[in-house]
Amino acid sequence: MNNELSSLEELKALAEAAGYNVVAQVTQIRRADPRFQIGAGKVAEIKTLIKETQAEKLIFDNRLKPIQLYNLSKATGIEAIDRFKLILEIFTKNAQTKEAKLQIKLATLEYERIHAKQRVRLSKLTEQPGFMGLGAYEREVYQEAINRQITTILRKLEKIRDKRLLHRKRRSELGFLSISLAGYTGAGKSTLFNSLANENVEVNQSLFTTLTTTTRLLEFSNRKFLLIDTVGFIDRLPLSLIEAFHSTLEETIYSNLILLVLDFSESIDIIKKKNRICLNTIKKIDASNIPIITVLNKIDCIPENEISKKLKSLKINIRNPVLISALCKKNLDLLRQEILKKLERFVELSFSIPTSELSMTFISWLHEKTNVKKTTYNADFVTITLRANPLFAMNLKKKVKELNGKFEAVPKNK
Ligand SMILES: Nc1nc2c(ncn2[C@@H]2O[C@H](COP(=O)(O)OP(=O)(O)O)[C@@H](O)[C@H]2O)c(=O)[nH]1
Ligand SMILES: [Mg+2]
Repeated sequence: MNNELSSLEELKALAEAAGYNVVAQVTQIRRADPRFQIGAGKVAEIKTLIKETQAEKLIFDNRLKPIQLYNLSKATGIEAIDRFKLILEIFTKNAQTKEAKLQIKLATLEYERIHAKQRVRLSKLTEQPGFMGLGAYEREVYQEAINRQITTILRKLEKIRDKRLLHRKRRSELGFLSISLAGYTGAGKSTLFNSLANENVEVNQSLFTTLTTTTRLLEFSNRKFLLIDTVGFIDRLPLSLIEAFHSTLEETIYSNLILLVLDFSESIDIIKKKNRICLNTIKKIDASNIPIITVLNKIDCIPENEISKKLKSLKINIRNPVLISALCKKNLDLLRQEILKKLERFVELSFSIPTSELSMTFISWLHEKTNVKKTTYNADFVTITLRANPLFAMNLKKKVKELNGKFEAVPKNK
């Protein structure tokens, strides 16, 4: 595989991560054309493709100048964006916390600021897809507005400080042990997410109102876990987007266990490099005390007899490796066993609380937040047995006391 091809493959994975359905791919190797980046003949070819495929967007791997984006939109009739803008779209889609949203807004504004001069000039020429809504602004007014917004965001970001406290709070809010999927875009995180989650059909997802599209409830060996898909690492991430990436990743990666997914079908050097970058980033965002299982994915792409040889040449750098194929559902049981081994710190609690309206609310809250094993209703009290992570269990003890409940010895069975 040459570089051009793998870079296009990555662009496809990025487009899918942003929610696009890729209908066609086009490449051209030539000196950059000042008007379109690609040659005029290629533009005509793309125009035909757009008609055939009903494509709604044109995505470029190269960073494009505003004039090129404008010319491409004008020539093809659909909006053209470059890789930078695509990455911003992915982050926007993934960001949930206030900080991540602000970081992305900041990166977007800085991108706009660079493009502002030409965009204003271009928007005066005619209305084009992706260039609308600027007509009334004069250049100075527009740039002034961007600068003001940037200043406001920087001030807001400064105020969001004590992050560590936030992380701890996040973890203790969830009674279930949680597992996050980290790794590069294209490594197979979403495929693994679905392979692990789809085998849990009996679980009633609608009960768990707090679950988002990137969080699923898993159940195996009589235990429940939350599985969280995170925003993917990206090759050649533009410098100005690193902060936005970190805060988008930060809000989802905090969990009890990280599954670091690597594409084992790539070359040893690339696997090592990606593993190193992922581990460094995990350290940088203060998550290095979370245990890691390294999931070496796509073993179906490698001949059997080469697998162990390849693993040997990697091993020193890899933490707790498990070889799987997320697509072919190979070795998923082995992975589940490893997960259980790493998450054995479950605490089991059993307590009784007097029946009241308040305790009923508490019980339904427990069912939503944690792994309730047994509930027994008596005339004037309810007995509950549940499993939870240690931090959650500690907070729970306080609440049970407030409701005049009392704890019982837990029989040691599984
Ligand atoms: N051959 C093979 N392909 C896989 C496997 N897991 C994922 N893929 C493919 O790799 C590509 C990226 O997968 P995806 O789950 O979207 O990666 P993500 O960006 O990490 O979420 C898709 O085309 C998947 O079908 C696997 O185990 N074997
Ligand atoms: Mg994905």
